[in-house]
Amino acid sequence: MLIMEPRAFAIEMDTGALRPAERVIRRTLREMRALFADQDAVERILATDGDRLIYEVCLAGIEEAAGQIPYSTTVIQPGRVGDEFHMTKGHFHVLRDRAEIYLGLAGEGHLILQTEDGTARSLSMRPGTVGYVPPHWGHRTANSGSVPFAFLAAWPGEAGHDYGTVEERGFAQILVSRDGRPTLIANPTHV
Ligand code: PAN
Ligand code: ZN
Repeated sequence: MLIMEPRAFAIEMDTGALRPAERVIRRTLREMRALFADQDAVERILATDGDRLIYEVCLAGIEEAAGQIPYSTTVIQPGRVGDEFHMTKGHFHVLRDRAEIYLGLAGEGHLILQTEDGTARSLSMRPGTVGYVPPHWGHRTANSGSVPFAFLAAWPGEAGHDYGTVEERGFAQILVSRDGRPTLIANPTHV
C-alpha cells in the first residue's frame, strides 16, 4: 500500500489557475476546428486572425486510478466561432456510470450535458455554482460571458475520458448566442 503525502494546492480565484499545476493543457481553435458547427466561421477566423487559444486545463497531477479523485481547473477564453460560444472538446467517461463535480470560480458559462441517446440539458454556471454531472451524461462547458470562465472539476480516478464519441457524432445540442442570450439549439452537424 502506497501512502501518499497530503498536499494543498492554491487556486488563483481571479484567473482560475491552479498552483502548482503539474501539467497545463492548451487547446486552440486549429486543433478543435472540427468540433464547431459553423465550419465557414472556423475557416474565416483561421485565415484572417490565425489560430486562437480556446481554453487551458491546469491538472493537479493526481493519478488517474481507482480510489483517487483527480481534479483540475479549466479556463475558457471569452469569444465565439460564428454564433457558437467558445467551449471545451467535451467527453463521456469511459466508465459511463462515473459522475463528476464542477464548481464555478470566475466568469460565467454553461455546463452542457447529454446522454448517449441525444437528450440534452444545460446548467448555468457562475462563481459558487456546484454543477453535478450525473453518471451516464457526456459533458462540455462553454463560456457564455465576456470574461474568462473558470471552474474546478473533480472526478473518480478510474472514470477515464472518451473523446472519440463526441469527435465522431458531435453533441446533439450546441450553445449559441440568439438575440443576445445563450440558447441551446439542435446541432445541425450532429450524427
Ligand atoms: C474536466 C474536463 C476539462 C476540459 O476536467 O476534462 O474541463 O474539457 P475536455 O476534457 O472535454 O477537453 C472533466 O470533465 N474531467 O473529467
Ligand atoms: Zn469529465
